[in-house]
Parts: sequence; C-alpha cells; structure tokens
Amino acid sequence: MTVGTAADVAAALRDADAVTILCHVRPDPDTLGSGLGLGLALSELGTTVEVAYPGTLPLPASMVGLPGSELLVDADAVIGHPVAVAVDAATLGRLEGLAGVFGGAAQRIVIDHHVSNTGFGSVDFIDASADCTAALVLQIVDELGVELTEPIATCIYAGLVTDTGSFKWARPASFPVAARLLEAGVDGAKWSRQLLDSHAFAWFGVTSAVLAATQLVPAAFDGEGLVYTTVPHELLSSMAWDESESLIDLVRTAREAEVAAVFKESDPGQWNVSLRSKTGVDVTVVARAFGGGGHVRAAGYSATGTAEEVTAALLAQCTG
Ligand SMILES: [Mn+2]
Repeated sequence: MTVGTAADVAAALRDADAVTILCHVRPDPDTLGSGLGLGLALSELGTTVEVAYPGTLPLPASMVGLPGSELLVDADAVIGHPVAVAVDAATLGRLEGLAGVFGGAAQRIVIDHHVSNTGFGSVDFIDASADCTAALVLQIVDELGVELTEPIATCIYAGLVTDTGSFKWARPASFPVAARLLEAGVDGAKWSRQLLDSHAFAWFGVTSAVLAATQLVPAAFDGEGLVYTTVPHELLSSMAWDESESLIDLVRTAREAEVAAVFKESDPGQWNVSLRSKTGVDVTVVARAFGGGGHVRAAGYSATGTAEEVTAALLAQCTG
C-alpha cells in the first residue's frame, strides 16, 4: 500500500476514463455523500462514473434525492472499472459483496477517516483527523481543479452534518469547511431536516414501544450505570433499518447511565448489540468479551438466544 494524500488520489483519478466508486454496506450519508460528490466531480471532467453500495436494500428515505443519485447503480449491475474507489469503508469487509469488484480493479483507492483503517488499497488516503470522509473528498475535488458546485457541496455537506452530529462534536477544521459549503449554495436547513430530523409516522409507535421497554441498572459498571432496551424481531422488521440504527441515540440520553445498550433481534434468536459510553467506560472491553469490537465510545457484538438470555449475559459481564 501507498500512504497517499489528496494530491495522490487526484493524480490517480485525473487520467482515468472510467471509475467505480463503492460505498459501505447499509450506507450512511457520509459514505453516500462522499461517493456521489466525488462521482459528480469526476463527471465534470468527462469521466464515466458508477457509484454503488453492497446489498439490495433500497436507499433510506433520508438520503433519497441527494444530488448525483443518477450515478447510483444496483450492486448486481456494477460493471467494475479499472479504477475503483472505496469511500468511508474502514475495512474491505465493509464493501461486503462488492469487495471483489474493488479487489479486481487495477488501481484501488481508499478514502477514509476511520482511525482503525490500516489501508487496503493501492493508494490509501486515510486521515483520522477529519470529522468525515466527505471533507477528504472536498480536498480531492480541489486537487482535481473542479469547481465546488452546489450539487457537489450538498453531497459533502450531507456527510459533514451527519458525521458531526449536527456539528455537536465537530472539530475546529470542520467549521471553515461548512462555511464554504453553505457559501457554495447548500440549503443547510433543508438537508439537516431531511437527513436528521424527519421520520415516517410509523416510527413513533415503534419507538415508543422500544423506549417503554428500557431498563436502568444503576449498579452496572461499578455504579456508573447501564441503560438498555431490546427490540424484538417483529418490531425491528417493521422499522426502516436506518431508523433502527438511531434508537441507541435516544436510549443513551439517560442521565443516570454512563453506558447504553440496544439489543436488536435481526433474525429470530439472533441479536446485534450496540454499545455506547459517554466519558469513562471503554465499551470495546465488553464488546470483545462477546467476540465483537469497535471504538472506545461505540462498540458492538452479536449474540444468540432469547431476549432474557442475551440481556442476562451482558448484565453478568458488567455487574461483576
Ligand atoms: Mn464517516
């Protein structure tokens, strides 16, 4: 692998006739905005572009209508051009069924901001100091000499506003970037609402059931407290997947608990467990104990059993 800069990536892309851009599985606005924004910039140069994400799930409603969506192709329709770019994917595995398309390209470019990304391309532009991959794409757009149009800026803004939690945990460098994007014409209010502040009406019923089932365990984690809830398969399947991923953000607001956990029954008896902590507890320790992993403040693992069994296992682990 080559440790690359934005200039290296631009040099590799500038002469390409056709580029395949790959987003990670269950795409979020950072991977999709990065993919579409880069795709639009390359289109300006006359490059043939396809953008795809693995799997067959439709795009979440929050991301429908992002500029450049016409570049999206279904995973099974991907051609696989000689130059491939992975955006916001910390590992090759995050490309799931499209990993082979990436691996089969002559030139393989990785653009990412995850600290855990050790590189898996022929050029790796990885910068963990960036709040989002989309901000790295902006550097590449600049290196390519492509004008920052409103559609490109909107795609980049989608990644920036969501990966910073509406700028709640944005680092200083993100604010000049945001200013530039807004000055390029991005409708920040509109996209914040669509990406972060809108739900299907059915979400209220499901979410209220999930919140009603929430339990507080003050003694857990040496008295720091755990708040957790379970989402049974039937309830989970009535929810859009992107909306189910935001449940942890509601549960973790409990003031009495340092750690939050959401158990989602993806298939009967099969659970995906999301863990979050606020300041003091390293949740990777818990996740690893169950064969999972992640970041210090956000980790996860898989579990098998009834709701009672999987929650009891976590409680046994964190109440000593
Ligand atoms: Mn990201």
